[in-house]
Amino acid sequence: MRTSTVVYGKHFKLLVVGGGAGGLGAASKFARKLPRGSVGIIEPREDHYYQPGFTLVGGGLMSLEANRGKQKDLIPKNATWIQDKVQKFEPAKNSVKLRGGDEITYDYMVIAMGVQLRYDMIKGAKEALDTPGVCSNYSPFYVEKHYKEAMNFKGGNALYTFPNTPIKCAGAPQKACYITDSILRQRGVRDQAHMIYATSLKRVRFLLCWDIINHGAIGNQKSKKKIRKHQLVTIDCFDNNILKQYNNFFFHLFGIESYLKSLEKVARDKEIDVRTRRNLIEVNTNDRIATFELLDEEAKPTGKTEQIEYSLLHIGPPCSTPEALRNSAFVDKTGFMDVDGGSLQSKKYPNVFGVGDCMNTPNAKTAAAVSSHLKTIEKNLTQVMQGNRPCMQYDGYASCPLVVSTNRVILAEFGPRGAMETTPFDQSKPTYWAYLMKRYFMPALYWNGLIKGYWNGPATLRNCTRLVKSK
Ligand code: FAD
Ligand code: UQ1
Repeated sequence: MRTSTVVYGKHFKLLVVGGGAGGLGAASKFARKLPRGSVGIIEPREDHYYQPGFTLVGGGLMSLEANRGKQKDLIPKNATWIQDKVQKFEPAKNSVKLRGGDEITYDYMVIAMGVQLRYDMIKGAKEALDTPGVCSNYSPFYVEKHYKEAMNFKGGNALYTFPNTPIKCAGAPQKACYITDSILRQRGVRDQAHMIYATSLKRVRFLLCWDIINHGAIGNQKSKKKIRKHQLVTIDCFDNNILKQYNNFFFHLFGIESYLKSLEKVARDKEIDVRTRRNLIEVNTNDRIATFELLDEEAKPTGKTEQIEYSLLHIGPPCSTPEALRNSAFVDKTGFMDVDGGSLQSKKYPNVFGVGDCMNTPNAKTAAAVSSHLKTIEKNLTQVMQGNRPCMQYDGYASCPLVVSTNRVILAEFGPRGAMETTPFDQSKPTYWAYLMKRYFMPALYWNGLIKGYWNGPATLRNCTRLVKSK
């Protein structure tokens, strides 16, 4: 039986916080393993969105409706839905306080709260989103507007921004830009447009190395040599700041050499004006001007600004973890959940695990990564429940199908050591088959596999294709 009513003084063997991609996947897995009533899932929203579909909605290639599900239909059988929001974590008491005033206790907990879109960190952005010309594929409220703006565009600057914080699906602002380029070409107005991609990232190539982060060795000569051995990219600088590590996972366009080359060609062919080290700080809707602070090599403001007039402004929002998590004992100094990067277990509370975007693991924040997180915590949390130590290591896998036009996709799949491709084909090239996978296969995989706790990522498939390739 599903419960969507207020729950008083309730205790669960496993409490899952967040009913997005990671939370539903985790709840589904454990609701099948544990006796009925053992799993509680806290999620405030009625609607559940397949967010990877937003890119296609913003490009007029899919309806928003097709990407929406009702949470009540998605909560796994055997689990209890607590339709409320965590206000405060009290891990010393194994308890959480809800916005509605209730307290829920647990033996084990999975935190899967995702990230919060922080348009509020850009002066005037929240209001601007309700004015002509301003949109964002990240929000279900403003994603359809992107397509309308592209279809109504008559000329001037079409401006796409990338923030100076970690962001989920860091490829999404680029995808929005490329799709709009295609739409404007199809409409025959591309020559009226100056397309600008303004990113906080720097031009120098920088590799985020998983091993090195996990072993805390960033910055010394030994680690530089270790990275060079992987021969993925040129390494130009190192930094200890975790926040920057997230940012730098993606270079100004992308972090893996083969994908970077391919994307640079896309941006060049499409004549996109890529401007690096620019962070959007203000939107003035009266004059239609976006103000950027210019950043130095350390991603710190230089005190200089640049103003760009826009006809169309697509905002890639800054992101942070939700407030309740940010203010809890679970996080590191960046506000992300502090987990062991291999086991995904909380560093402070061994009965608590993390899944998805809210963790401080250095992978790209994608639903594809969630599939590998789920595989890892299924094994490790079961081990801990049985009184054993976690034995499985997250492999760092993430994927980001880079939509580069209305019918071509680069199916980027990667991990800390470079590309981790599933198919036997060259995935660094934009192809129609990859577009078809993005449009039809991935949504089905999400709704029927990932959130039902059946899809553990493509590692097994990859091993099979590796065998075929090596023959
Ligand atoms: P979410 O799915 O965001 O779920 C978090 C849940 O926690 C939410 O339902 C929220 O309501 C809940 N929550 C928040 N605060 C609280 C609280 N206080 N109490 C209780 N619950 C709370 N990924 C891909 O793999 N491929 C793609 O092509 C891709 N494209 C994307 C394009 C866009 C425009 C966007 C926005 C995302 C894209 N992603 C893509 C990323 C993907 O959607 C996320 O990485 C994935 O949803 C993360 O899952 P999660 O469970 O961590 O967070
Ligand atoms: C994936 O597993 C996944 O989660 C369901 C996505 O999110 C929608 C993806 O976009 C991708 C690419 C994967 C990876 C799966 C395969 C088969 C390459």
